[in-house]
Order: sequence, then C-alpha cells, then structure tokens
Amino acid sequence: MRIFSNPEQAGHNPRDEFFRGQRVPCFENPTRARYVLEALAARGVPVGSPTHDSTAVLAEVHAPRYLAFLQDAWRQWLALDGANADVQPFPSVWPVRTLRSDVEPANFIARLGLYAMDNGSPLAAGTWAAAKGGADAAASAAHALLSGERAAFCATRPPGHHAGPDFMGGYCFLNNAAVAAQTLRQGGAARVAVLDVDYHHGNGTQAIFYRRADVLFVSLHGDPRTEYPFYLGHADETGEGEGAGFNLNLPLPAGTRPDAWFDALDAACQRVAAHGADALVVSLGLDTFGADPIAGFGLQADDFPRLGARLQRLALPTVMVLEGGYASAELGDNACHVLEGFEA
Ligand code: Q9C
Ligand code: ZN
Repeated sequence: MRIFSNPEQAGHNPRDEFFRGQRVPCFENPTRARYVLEALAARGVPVGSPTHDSTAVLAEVHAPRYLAFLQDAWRQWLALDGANADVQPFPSVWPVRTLRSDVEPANFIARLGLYAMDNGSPLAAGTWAAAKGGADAAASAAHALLSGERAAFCATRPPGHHAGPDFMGGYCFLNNAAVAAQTLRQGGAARVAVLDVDYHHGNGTQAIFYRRADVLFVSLHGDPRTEYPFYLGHADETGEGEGAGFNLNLPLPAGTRPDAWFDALDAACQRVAAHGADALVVSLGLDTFGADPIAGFGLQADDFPRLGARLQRLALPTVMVLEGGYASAELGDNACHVLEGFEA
C-alpha cells in the first residue's frame, strides 16, 4: 500500500472553535497527523510526499469562485482594519433561504458566510496550502492506482468530506475524496464508488456527485436528526436526475454498537459491489471510535482491522483518505489497524 502525507498540514493550525457558546481548542489540529505518522513510522511503513498537482481536478469538483476565495482568504482577512494573524475570522451572516447567493458581497466577513456552511471551519495562515497539499495527496493516491497499485492511503489533514462544491464546513475546505474519485474517472475508471465511514455524513461529497451516475456515493453515519451536519444525510436522499439511485445513506442512531454498525457496513459494501465499480474511494473517518470526544458510535480498537478486512473483500483498487477522528492519541493505531486488516 502506498502512503501519502501532506507536508503542508501543520500550517493549518487555528487556535479555537466554538462549542456550546464557548471557545474551545480545535479538535482538528496538527497533532492528529503527527500521531498517524508516528504510528506508521513505528511500524516501519514508508510515507511519501504527493507526486501530482490537483489544480485541474479541483476545478472539476469545486466552483472557481470558491477556489479563488479560499486561496486568497487569509490575505483578505489580514487586510481588514483591526485584523491580525493572532485572530481568527468567523462568518457572521449566511445566505439562507430567501437571501441571494449569486452576488458576491464586497465585505470579506460576508463572503466568508457565503462560502461556509457553519462557523466550525476556522481559518489559519496556512489553510489554503494545507488543504491544497491534502488534495494533491488524494490526486497522487488516485494516480498510484491508475499505475497499477492495489491501494493507497492519504495520512492527511484537514479532512474534506463536508466541503461541498462551493463551501467549507466541519473542518473541511477541499474535498479530498471527491478529488480522488474524479482523478480516477479522468484516468479511465468508468465507474467509481465513494464509501464514507466517518461518523458524520459526508454532505459535501454527496452534493458534488448527487446528479451523477458514474460516481456512487454510499455513507453510514450518525442520524442527522441528532448529529452534525443535521441538514443532509437522511435515508430518502437517493440522487437526482442522471444520479437517481446512485446515492445511498444509512443513518444510524447515536449509540449504535459495533455489531449493528458492521451490519450497515455490509449493506453499504453490497451496494458498492452492485455498482460494478472499477475503483473505490473510502472516506476513512475514525471518529466512529468509542472514545472519540465529539462522536457517538462505539467501535473499539479491534473493530478497525475488521473494517479493513471488509473493505479488502470488495477486491477493488482502493484509495483511503483520512477524514475525522479526534481521539488523537489512539488515532494512529486505529488508522494502522484498518490498513493492517486490509493487507492481511
Ligand atoms: N464547532 C469531521 O469529522 N463540529 N468533521 C461541531 C462545533 C462539527 C466533524 C462542534 C463536527 C465536524 C470531518
Ligand atoms: Zn466526522
């Protein structure tokens, strides 16, 4: 298995986020990547830097005006009166329902609301470079498969699956799984499946492929009636237009135990197999772990090799992309356990 890191990840290091009215230290922080890389190093697994530039494929999964905004956002923030590098910008107004989103406001904070689904995606000086490095890793992993590699893993952050065509959200800025899937399509895979096993529904990935039949999206996640992202991820979202029937959501109640979770994983894998995919992209969120501080499933350490083994049984060229997982100290071992189950 080829492993790709993101040499730029540590530059995305915002200080805090909002949680129940308080500012708390960011759950999604550089220590996550450090623990994963340390666990790989402890096992002697070689890790490589990205080999491909994702610029062209990014323009196929994200809107040009969103990419232009994200790339320049930190400079625009610093240009504001009273702003400085030690303060984090947050959106204050969102273009919901009757409001217009076709006209870009001239005000930076207003534009931040236009391009964000929540206030839970704090920016830092190195956000663009880090997000781009992760997307490059995803493109590189896809290219490794196109060159005959059986599997690849992106040990990267920030995550990507909440980032939609033209918005950031849930600690995500660029949709790495979508970059990998679209790169595989460009490289000749006629059908691709994206399987999202993060605790949270991958609303961004679903939105990007919702009207397409060539990329199947399947997700198992905490029921959005009670869990983030709340406004997408229900079972009746099955795709639209050409994409009708190519989206499968399997919401599960918070508190779901491993056996029920693996039953849902099996249903998800059966749908992936029925798609006749040439390649698989796994949004590998590890916040399904019982000790995760912001999620509610009960997976234990020995469930992760079992997950890897079930993915391996699909017998497809597979890109795995790290998404969530906030029990940082255990994150590296949990990730390695998935890879070990896959390779066993
Ligand atoms: N700031 C991923 O696992 N945050 N994203 C709730 C409020 C939303 C999780 C706390 C959780 C997003 C990739
Ligand atoms: Zn998550």
